[in-house]
Amino acid sequence: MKKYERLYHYSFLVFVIIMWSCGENSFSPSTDDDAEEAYLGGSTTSFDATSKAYTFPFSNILAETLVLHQQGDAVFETTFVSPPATFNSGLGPLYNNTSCKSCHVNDGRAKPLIDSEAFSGMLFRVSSTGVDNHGGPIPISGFGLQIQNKAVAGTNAEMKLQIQYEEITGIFADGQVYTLQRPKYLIIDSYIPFPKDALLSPRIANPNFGLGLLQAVSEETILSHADEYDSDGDGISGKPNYVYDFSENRMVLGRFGWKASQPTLLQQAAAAANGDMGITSTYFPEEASLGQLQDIPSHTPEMTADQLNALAIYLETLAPPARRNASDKTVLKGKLLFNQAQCAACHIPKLKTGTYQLAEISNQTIRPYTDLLLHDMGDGLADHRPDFRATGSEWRTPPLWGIGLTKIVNGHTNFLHDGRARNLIEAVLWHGGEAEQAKQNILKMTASDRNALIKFLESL
Ligand code: HEC
Ligand code: HEC
Ligand SMILES: [Ca+2]
Ligand SMILES: [Ca+2]
Ligand SMILES: [Ca+2]
Repeated sequence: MKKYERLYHYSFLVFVIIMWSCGENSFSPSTDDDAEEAYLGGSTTSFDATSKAYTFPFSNILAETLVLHQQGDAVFETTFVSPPATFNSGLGPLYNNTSCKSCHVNDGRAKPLIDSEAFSGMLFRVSSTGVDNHGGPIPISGFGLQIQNKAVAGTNAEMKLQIQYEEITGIFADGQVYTLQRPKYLIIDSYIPFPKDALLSPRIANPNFGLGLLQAVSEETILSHADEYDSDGDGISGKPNYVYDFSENRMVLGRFGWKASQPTLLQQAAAAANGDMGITSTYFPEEASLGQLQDIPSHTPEMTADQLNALAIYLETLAPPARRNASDKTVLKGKLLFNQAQCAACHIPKLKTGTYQLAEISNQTIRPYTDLLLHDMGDGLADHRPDFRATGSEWRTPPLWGIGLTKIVNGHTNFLHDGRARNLIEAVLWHGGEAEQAKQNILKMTASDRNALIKFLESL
């Protein structure tokens, strides 16, 4: 069966299951709205809960958009090789990995590996203190803005990094003990000395679905949730990042990446090709390796404008997967606790998209569980590396849709920007700063309430 034929098959199945479970639990507190909440991406939602759950195009995708989606899919899966190959040439000279999909496996998220030789979906952003003339980070001489831990033959990889974890323990109000692991990074084999005062930010590859819907939420809607100076006094601010858009040559709202430092999927894709794979494009025609290698011959872009556009459409049209068990009693209790514990103040359950150039995305009710804003998450999570308006302790609220399928899709449950959390509860226990009160609410919960909260997160 082809991908899109299977979609109809699954949507029917899920429809039947939802109808059946409503009938079965007629005494449960579930409402029509709860059932509707399965549609995380509105009518774009896909219905597949297998390891391919993140890889489907929108359920409502139009034929002409699907053609572009499939072209972009091919680019996403292309393994680039070092010049002078005939096909898919241009990898490097410095790079982190050879294809988009090798880091975003199944369009999902990566996990940290102890030894950087083996890093496949983790990278480190670096910078010197201060800001450039757009308010962005300043490249480090000889290293640029990102550590590339791989290089083609005849060139030095910039360095290797190793992760060391320190165990820390804490205790819930009911006496149950928990442990967390705090990462430390060791630099080894740096090709030239790495400046002592350089800023270093670890990042895990995040999932790729649903992003077109997030791009289609109007700036006005996003700003309506911002409260930068916490004027309502609830301890939660939420501030927009403004970043440089290289196609428009101006500052615009940032939406993508762990610090919302990319404004559009087009720029995000071009930056990833350039920084992570050493693939130049019409968008970013200079090699990211220039800081180290001054004598790179100039050549035509290694990714054509058509390929890059298709790649952006591909990212734009990957569907969020439907929720499972949205009307289950424990899940509904967990949903209530999620709201009561103040989680929903940042992980905003419901947003509406505006009118957008793709009809499929326009005016959809979506349930991404994010406000796309920056929040101070406290010292525990700080990377101390500012990124435009994001300070060293601010992060963009990550969307929680689809998070319950991480294990099935990617075979692990590592969360947060550096993958340090080994499961969902650890991710919550790292919350601090503006989310300190929310975490305290979790610490005070009974074990059965905590279980219900996790069941709710797993249903997303
Ligand atoms: C070396 C691994 C690696 C490769 C290769 C890679 N990525 Fe990523 N990707 C990441 C990491 C790490 C992040 C988070 C970056 C950040 O927060 O600064 C990311 C973020 C993203 C995001 C933002 C997701 C979000 O939720 O905001 C998109 C979209 C994306 N990558 C697409 C691509 C595309 C398209 C390619 C191929 C051209 C690609 N990536 C290649 C590691 C990789
Ligand atoms: C003040 C805003 C805020 C509040 C309140 C908040 N979060 Fe978060 N949440 C964030 C941010 C920002 C991150 C990313 C932090 C990082 O990666 O370092 C995050 C990360 C997460 C993650 C991991 C997501 C991923 O993709 O790795 C989960 C799960 C999560 N939060 C659940 C919760 C729950 C449950 C609550 C309520 C107890 C809650 N959050 C309250 C802002 C918030
Ligand atoms: Ca290249
Ligand atoms: Ca570099
Ligand atoms: Ca507030």
